[in-house]
Amino acid sequence: MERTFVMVKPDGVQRGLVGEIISRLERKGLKIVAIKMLKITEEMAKRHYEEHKSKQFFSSLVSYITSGPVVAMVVEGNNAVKVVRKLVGATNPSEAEPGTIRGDFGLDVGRNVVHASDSLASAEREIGLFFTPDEILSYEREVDRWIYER
Ligand code: IDP
Ligand code: MG
Repeated sequence: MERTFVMVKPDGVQRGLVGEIISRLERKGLKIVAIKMLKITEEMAKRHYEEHKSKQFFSSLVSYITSGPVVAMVVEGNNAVKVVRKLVGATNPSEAEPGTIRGDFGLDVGRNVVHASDSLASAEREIGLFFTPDEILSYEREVDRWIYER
């Protein structure tokens, strides 16, 4: 089982898409093992997006992600990193396929509704940035035998 980090960005919260996004993850069969609402500080934003610090959009990205509350989650499932990236869709919502979260709910790369880790290494790093180990719960679901063959 893999774990990945997912976040409804400030625009997703403001537009009332938290339930819709969580619902899509749940309906896929993924399991939420941690969740919280928070306002990201500038320092945390810079750490979360440090790979982009030399990009021209970095300061607007930091302003965007700190502009209001976000909903941060740890999501678990088989191939969770890749599966969630597929559900989320391409970075630019105008290019994202219909049926994906960004494809269905966005038009601008600077307002793309949701974040998801792009690799197992980023997932571990981002989960560690947002959650302490005791905030992440391990629990069984009876329904998992209807989601997974084994
Ligand atoms: P990702 O979120 O699909 O992994 P990244 O390339 O890691 O995409 O970029 C991180 C975030 O930075 C994007 O989700 C988006 O909010 C923002 N971003 C990426 N490229 C641009 C751009 O060209 N202009 C403005 N914002 C951008
Ligand atoms: Mg990324």
